[in-house]
Amino acid sequence: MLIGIVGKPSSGKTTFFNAATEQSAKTAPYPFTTIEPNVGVTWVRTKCPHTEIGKECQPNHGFCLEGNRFVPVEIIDVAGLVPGAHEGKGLGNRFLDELRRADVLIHVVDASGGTDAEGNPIRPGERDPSEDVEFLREELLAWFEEIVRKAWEKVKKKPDKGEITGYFTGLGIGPAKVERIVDRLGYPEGKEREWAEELLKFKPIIIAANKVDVDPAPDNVKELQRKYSNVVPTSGVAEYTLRKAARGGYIRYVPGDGSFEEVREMSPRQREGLEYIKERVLEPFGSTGVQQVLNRAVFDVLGYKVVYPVEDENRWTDGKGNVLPDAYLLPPDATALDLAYRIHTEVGERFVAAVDARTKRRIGKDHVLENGDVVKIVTGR
Ligand SMILES: Nc1nc2c(ncn2[C@@H]2O[C@H](COP(=O)(O)OP(=O)(O)OP(=O)(O)O)[C@@H](O)[C@H]2O)c(=O)[nH]1
Ligand SMILES: [Mg+2]
Repeated sequence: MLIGIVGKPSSGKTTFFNAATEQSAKTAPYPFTTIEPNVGVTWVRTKCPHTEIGKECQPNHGFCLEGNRFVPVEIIDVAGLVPGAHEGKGLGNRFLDELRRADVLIHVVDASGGTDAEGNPIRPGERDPSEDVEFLREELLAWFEEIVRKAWEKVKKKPDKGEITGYFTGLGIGPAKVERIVDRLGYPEGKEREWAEELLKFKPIIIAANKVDVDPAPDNVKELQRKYSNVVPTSGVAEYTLRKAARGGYIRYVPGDGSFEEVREMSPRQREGLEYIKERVLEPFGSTGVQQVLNRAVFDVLGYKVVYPVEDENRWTDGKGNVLPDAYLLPPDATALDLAYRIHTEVGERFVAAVDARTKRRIGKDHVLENGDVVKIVTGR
């Protein structure tokens, strides 16, 4: 699972990335700060089942905060995209190849309208953020069109349905999906655009309406939400600041929460910064939105679920007594057998049955797992 961050320069992509990954890649109020992609690990938040058994969990990966399990997911932040990138404007769009593997895209938009099409600072409100949404879609389509054109170039001498599908697996779009496009549209000759539109449906986009702390972003957010689906108001800078203050022991804050609590004496300047976040972001919008975007991408848009394999179905531990050590993100249709293979190929091969650790009922290999399931896999020799 990979999440890709896209958007024009200076919209706040890297700040969002830093907030989400707790890294500190370079950010700045001028275009093309990022050239080489930033790759990292972020986390989606879900209720941890340890709260049901009154024991603390011991995560092998990710972490758990006050009953909230944070499950790792890869995320990538790339250079800014400008209108005309497919014709070489700005840094062009070659770097989009870094996003080929992404399952879902987060489009970070400067909802304050304080940057022009190229990412140069202007007076907030001067740019209509809807234009950013439109042009980015155009650029992504142009990128896909190019991929379609190249694929067709290679197979057109001897057109073959099976052959052409191979050119899109690198985009994370499987053969069955591409074959359906061939059935519906025919071969891409002269239909590159239609093909691009069909392919783009397999890269769902969530809009992070960012910089909500800057007027007139709140009005622009409403307008964006009226026009498009999957718009989440965010402030990357607020989330970054809160996570940093929490790591530093100054506040108690669980990423995604709508409030924080002061736990250590702060300087007046620090307190002022946090007060600003409370007034401009948390109170009007309910959260900084960063965790919400990530969760929406993974759980709502992609429909993934978190499943917890255990070896002891009564104590919910592994062989060493660690409570709920693993939390796996699995695709929507994943079964008990898929979970077994995910743990280890050998566990998959020796699969006999699974046990639902809540009900202690046996479940078969084809049983589709649900979000939050705690499961023991029974293996034979
Ligand atoms: N007020 C406010 N400023 C923000 C927010 N997020 C980012 N910024 C500022 O926007 C500017 C650009 O941020 P970056 O994260 O470098 O933007 P980028 O999209 O990665 O830009 P490029 O790498 O140049 O494409 C910086 O000055 C950030 O501090 C936010 O939520 N609120
Ligand atoms: Mg950047």
